[in-house]
Amino acid sequence: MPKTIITCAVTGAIHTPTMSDALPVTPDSIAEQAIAAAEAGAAILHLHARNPENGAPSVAPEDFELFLPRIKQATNAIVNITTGGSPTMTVEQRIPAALRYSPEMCSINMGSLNFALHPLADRYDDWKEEWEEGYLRGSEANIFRNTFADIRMVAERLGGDPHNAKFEHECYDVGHLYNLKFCLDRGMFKAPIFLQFVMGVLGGISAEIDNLLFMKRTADKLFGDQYQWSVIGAGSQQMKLAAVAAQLGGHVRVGLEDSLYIARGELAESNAQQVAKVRQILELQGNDIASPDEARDILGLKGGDRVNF
Ligand code: KMH
Ligand code: ZN
Repeated sequence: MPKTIITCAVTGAIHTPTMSDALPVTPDSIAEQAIAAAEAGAAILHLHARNPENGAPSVAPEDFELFLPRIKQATNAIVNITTGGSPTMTVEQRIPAALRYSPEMCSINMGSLNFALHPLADRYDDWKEEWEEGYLRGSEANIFRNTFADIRMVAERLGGDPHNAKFEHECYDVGHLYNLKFCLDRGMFKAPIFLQFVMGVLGGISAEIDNLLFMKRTADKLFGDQYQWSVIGAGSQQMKLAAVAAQLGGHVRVGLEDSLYIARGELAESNAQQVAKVRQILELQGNDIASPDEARDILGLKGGDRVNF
């Protein structure tokens, strides 16, 4: 059984400050929680930025600058910069930070979808920040746009020279695996590819073991031994799907981007708490956890000395 890579997605663009005091939305808290998550066992840190004034999702390179160098100094973890940004943004708006900082990895979203957050808004009455309620409710009418042209543009600008980033291919449904196969056959990506099965987003496939097996079976058929894979069980299914994925030879992603909870009805205190929990589950079931350098080998990354921050 290969070693299991833990990714921690530290803040994202789904959850808002009202939902949990533990969600890191300042540059200091993003840096501190990312470093603690790496110390707890995360080999990859999947990073978004936030507006330092109000915690709103940000794609501004200068907001990434406030935490990337600190994380690099303090850890050997692989930095993965999102090109998903937030579902309200175009792909042109979402890539400047990855272009500026040339990370070892960045995300790429493998299809357009309804990425709906509006049911979350019904759970809260008092909001910490003015932007939160409109942002969540507005997602009912939004399409997270990732056309084939968008995907090709991200692949061309970040996958080849000079950046040579490895992609975390975010696949929210089975059709996205076929989109990826189409792109791979046209030479847009280099094997081994790294699939992230994103399960449980309203608009994508639901977070059920049966669906995970279907995603894996489809990926086996399409990509043979040319791929590595990982799973996000968004929301309450986070730990369960991680445990099953690791038993099947997959990797796992946790973090407050994907779930704010540590157990049913109990908010997580930090990203590191989720990393420590998934690590304990995996080790108890016999999985060995990959270090950052082992993850670099498994995924074929360019190396932490070839980034721009
Ligand atoms: N927020 C996750 C459901 C990205 O950053 O490119 C998917 C994600 C997208 O992480
Ligand atoms: Zn993300």
